[in-house]
Amino acid sequence: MRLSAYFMPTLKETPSDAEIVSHRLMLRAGMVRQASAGIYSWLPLGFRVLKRIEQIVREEQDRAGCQELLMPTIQSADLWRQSGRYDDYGKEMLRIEDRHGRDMLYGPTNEELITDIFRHAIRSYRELPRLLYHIQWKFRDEVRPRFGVMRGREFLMKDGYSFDLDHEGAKRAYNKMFVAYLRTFARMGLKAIPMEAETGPIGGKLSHEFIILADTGETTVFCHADLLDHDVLAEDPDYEGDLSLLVDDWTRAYARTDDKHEPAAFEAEVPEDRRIERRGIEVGHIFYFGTKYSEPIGALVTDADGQSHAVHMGSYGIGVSRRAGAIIEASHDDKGIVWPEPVAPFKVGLINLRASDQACSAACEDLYGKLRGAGVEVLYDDRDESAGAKFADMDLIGLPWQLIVGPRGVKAGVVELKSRATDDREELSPDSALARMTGS
Ligand code: 5CA
Repeated sequence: MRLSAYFMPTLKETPSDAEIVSHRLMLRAGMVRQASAGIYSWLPLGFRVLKRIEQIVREEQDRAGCQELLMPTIQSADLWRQSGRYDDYGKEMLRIEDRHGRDMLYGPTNEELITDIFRHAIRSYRELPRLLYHIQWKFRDEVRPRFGVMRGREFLMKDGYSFDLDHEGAKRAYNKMFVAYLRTFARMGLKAIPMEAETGPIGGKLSHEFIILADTGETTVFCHADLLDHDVLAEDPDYEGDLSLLVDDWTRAYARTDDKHEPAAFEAEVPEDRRIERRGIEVGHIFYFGTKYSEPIGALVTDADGQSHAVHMGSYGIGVSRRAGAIIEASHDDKGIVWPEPVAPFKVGLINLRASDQACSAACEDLYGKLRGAGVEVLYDDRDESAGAKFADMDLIGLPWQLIVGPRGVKAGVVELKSRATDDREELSPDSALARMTGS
């Protein structure tokens, strides 16, 4: 992509109404624009990041045996009356009346709808277990939408749902999602720690929040420092095998959000120098709630003896759009965003330091063509701007690599490769730079 033709409206000034760094940087880098309170448009750069995050989530869900479908954003109120949540959800739910006077709503979550789909399709234990998910926009009329996409009113969520004959089966599904979540977040370059949490309006007793430690997080969390050292991606999990040992490893040490925190237990279980008390961002939340929805909605299956049972369910959420903000909270410096490579909007920014210089531009065009030819995602700053402005913009948008090409270097047969994260710079031949970027 050529920056001269790319729609990336960056801002020089820091927007005054943005309270936290991710919100400021997303606005300044031209990733999002607010449409109204807590509702955002995703501009091309931001949209690329959203798609990247979504794709990692999708791959890990698929790997764990969860199947993707797509449910609508607008739902009928009838099912919500059946589950009892039409009233319980209160003002957070956006209620809509259609032209026939029927009560509709913009879904804040999908337990009712998926349970309804399930009950019309599946009657026997032979067709269990089932794991289904979708990635869809949600609406919650939060009292105080704030922090940009971190607490929006409209936001993108991956919500998954499991269906099993009994508690044991449901626990297996819960463990699968638990492990899939650890992998998902680790692949995005950051550590999310599972913590015991309250279940709120989703319900049930067993629940874990996945928390990223960051000073601007909305919850206070308490955990054992050992949890920060666990390596998640070291081994490939066997989703058909027994995952309970792996889950036990992660849940043995103390890790709780403030609403579940017990100071005495924390002090008894964790040595003083290993106690972590920090702010955290909730990027995922998983629940086991048994028959809370299947009973009132009538999702029944027969067992081997022909007995009928309400199916045991869990639900599993990841804040996809929140995640974009959360990554920035955890990965930035005073110049701008520092994208972990797996979620970066482009892998490399190619900077032409003098667009008016023919040799310099020819060298850039050559690199640009070859990078694209090799399938490397590259943003080429071909604009007629000062070097300073180009460096500042490239640092602001935080692509992992910068390939800097100037007239003097071209004469000497070298370009500069800079790592955004470490600021390490290396002079090398254009061919070596290409080899580095293409991994060949
Ligand atoms: N049905 C369940 C799981 S599928 C559910 O709705 N869970 S939740 O309420 O915990 O939301 C799941 C995830 O969505 C949260 O972990 C959080 O990352 C994200 N989320 C929730 N509310 C917002 C919001 N207002 N803005 C952005 N992301 C949000």
